Amino acid sequence: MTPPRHNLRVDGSRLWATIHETAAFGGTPAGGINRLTLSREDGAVRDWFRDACLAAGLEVGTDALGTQFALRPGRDGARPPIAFGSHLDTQPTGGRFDGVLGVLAGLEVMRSLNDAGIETEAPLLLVNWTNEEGSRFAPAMMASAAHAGEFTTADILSRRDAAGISVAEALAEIGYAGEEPVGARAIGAFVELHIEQGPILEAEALTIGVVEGGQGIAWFDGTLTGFESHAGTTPMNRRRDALLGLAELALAAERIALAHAPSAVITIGEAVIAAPSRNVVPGTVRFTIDLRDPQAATLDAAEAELRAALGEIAGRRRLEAELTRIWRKAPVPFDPRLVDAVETAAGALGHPHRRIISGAGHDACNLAGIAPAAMIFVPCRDGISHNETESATPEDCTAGADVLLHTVLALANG
Ligand code: HGY
Ligand code: MN
Ligand code: MN
Ligand code: MN
Repeated sequence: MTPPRHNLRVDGSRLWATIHETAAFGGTPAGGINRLTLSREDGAVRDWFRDACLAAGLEVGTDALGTQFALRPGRDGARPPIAFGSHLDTQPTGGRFDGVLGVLAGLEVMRSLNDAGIETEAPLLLVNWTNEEGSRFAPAMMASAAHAGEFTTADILSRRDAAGISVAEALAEIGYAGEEPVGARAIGAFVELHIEQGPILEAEALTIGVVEGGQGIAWFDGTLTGFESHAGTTPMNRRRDALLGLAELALAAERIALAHAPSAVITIGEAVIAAPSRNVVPGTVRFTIDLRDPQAATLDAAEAELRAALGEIAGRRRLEAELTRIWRKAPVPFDPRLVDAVETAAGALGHPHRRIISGAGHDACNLAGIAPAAMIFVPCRDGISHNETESATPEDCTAGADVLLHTVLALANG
């Protein structure tokens, strides 16, 4: 049995170098990353990741949704691997750390164990989950949800982006339609390192967030239909203006979220006028809603209030309204034993830490459905994420990777 090597640390400068090297794939002039899932840029960073894992002596495989697995064998091959990782796809206005830190810190853990000549009891498995962001194809955390049995592979392969391209076509386009069946890989436990994407750790001058779970999420697609008419000749009181209906709904959504303060959040992140024209009253608008709260009951109450507000607005403005819930993820508690392991590692390494709930969704929230799962947070500047100015420090990234290293070692040798 390998004695705990408490003095073992990752190579922080090597980790930092990989974060900025891979930022070139989809890098934007503002210093962010635009690397939508299954895009050419995503294909390029996947190739980089595959080659880096092979160079580290890992056995690399890809499943039918393109998720990449890199296995480091252990002494006891009969044990299910201790898995860790995150995602390499980004939002269109993404930053350099969201998802990326968890994957590259995982690679750094593998490299550090190689450098130290350490063989673990259980195998280790590093994972790059396809389409965590859900920006191009819905839902978010798509591949880890399929791995956990929440969607069939066929269903996910048939999902289409705004241009009508399917997941299957996009995978084939970048050469990542893998051989392995989705969900075939056993996972003994899953630990994800991620930036907090919120302001708490920085505000409390803490280095590590010991994440106890993820809040609930509900996604909706909506349509408001009125009547196109002439911008110059249609009197205001005779219009059926779909955009004004959406404008009222957006303010109603804000009121509903504030009525469930401080936890509920509601976002209308996409809004499209069908057949837009400067001098035509908008007849049809399509929109999305992202609703979140740590309590399932509040998710349901806010959904009912949104539907009631939409009905009232549509009725008063003589609009047709449709609102379809396309995804609901209940609040997820992480495994107490793993949460304790993360807390123990943070304490042993001397990093100031606190327990926290994740406001963002993560692949770990899906893995928690089939295996013990937990997360490690590090701060990001001003809590900013899903923005090109997203930033974290080398010291915090290194601290997070060290906590990941020691958590994984405790689980793999326990
Ligand atoms: O939406 C989320 O919470 C994640 O960043 N995809
Ligand atoms: Mn993420
Ligand atoms: Mn994200
Ligand atoms: Mn995640």
